[in-house]
Amino acid sequence: MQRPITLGEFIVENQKDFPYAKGDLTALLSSIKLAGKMVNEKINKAGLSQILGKMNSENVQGEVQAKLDIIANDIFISTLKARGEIGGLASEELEDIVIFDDDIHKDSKYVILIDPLDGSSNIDVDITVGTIFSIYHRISEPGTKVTQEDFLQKGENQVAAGYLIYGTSTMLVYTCGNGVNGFTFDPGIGSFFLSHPNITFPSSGIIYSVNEGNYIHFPTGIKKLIKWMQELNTEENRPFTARYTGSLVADFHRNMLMGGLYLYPQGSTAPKGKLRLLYECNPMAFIAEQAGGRATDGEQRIMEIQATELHERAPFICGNSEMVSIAEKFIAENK
Ligand code: P6P
Repeated sequence: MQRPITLGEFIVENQKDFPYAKGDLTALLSSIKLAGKMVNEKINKAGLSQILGKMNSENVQGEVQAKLDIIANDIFISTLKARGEIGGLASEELEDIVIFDDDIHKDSKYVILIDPLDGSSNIDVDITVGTIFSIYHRISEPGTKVTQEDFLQKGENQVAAGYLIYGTSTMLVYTCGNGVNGFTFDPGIGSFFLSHPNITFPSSGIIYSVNEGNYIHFPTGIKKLIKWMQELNTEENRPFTARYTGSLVADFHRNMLMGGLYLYPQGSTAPKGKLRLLYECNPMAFIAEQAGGRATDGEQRIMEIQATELHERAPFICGNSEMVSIAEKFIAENK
């Protein structure tokens, strides 16, 4: 039986899918792959090496940082900087962009935005977490320092996006605009192997993922949508089921494979929701659309939103097209 193809072999075979230059995707994704392995190693033994728990520091979001948040952030920055393809990066954990202002990086063509450890509140209780990344071709001139504008591009300009999911197995899932492919890490060999080729959302779904603890704060349309899904959950009707882990990568990944809807709506206590547009919503939206799904803020396509700030938030409704359309209908009818 022929062995599955490795991530590295797959990237080389599909290098034609990555615009602008030869070899760049290989180098960029191989550094993400390496950093993912290193973070995975830390997570898998976190309980043994006293790196659980919280720092006494807050990130730019005002969230108390988990120790592994910082470790993951440092691993990705150092690993990405070791290559010459990106001129700088933005991270959920850092207030400002990091500019790689040296001869190795000055002619770089790309920038990357990362959420180094999404869902980190789950770390101490051993629930799945992930890393999310979003890659753009810089709009500033190579040979100059990257600028904030390079990072504020609309999601539709992304050239690649993906996530690592550190779950019962560790996977890397990515797109560069030609479909979505998933690779499972074999720790015995130390490589990612193609396990989920051409991932697409099922045409319909019965899973919905939302923090119902915020129900009283939701807009009327979202409240009615949730009640509709609950009321339909009877024997003679199509049953909906609620699944919510508090980890976007985990909820998104499950819903993409099984069919479902993830919602982090705006609310009276969170006027633009909680998720960050540039390094959570946009990359997941790119993946969702490439997998035949959709992603909206309830009014417009996520990837058409023009960011004005690095860490701005956006309401996020994402899943298979049928369920996203139902959500939009409830929102439109209850403005
Ligand atoms: P809440 C994790 O902090 C995160 O950004 C996503 O991964 C997750 O879906 C969401 O926030 C959970 O937020 O308010 O429901 O705990």
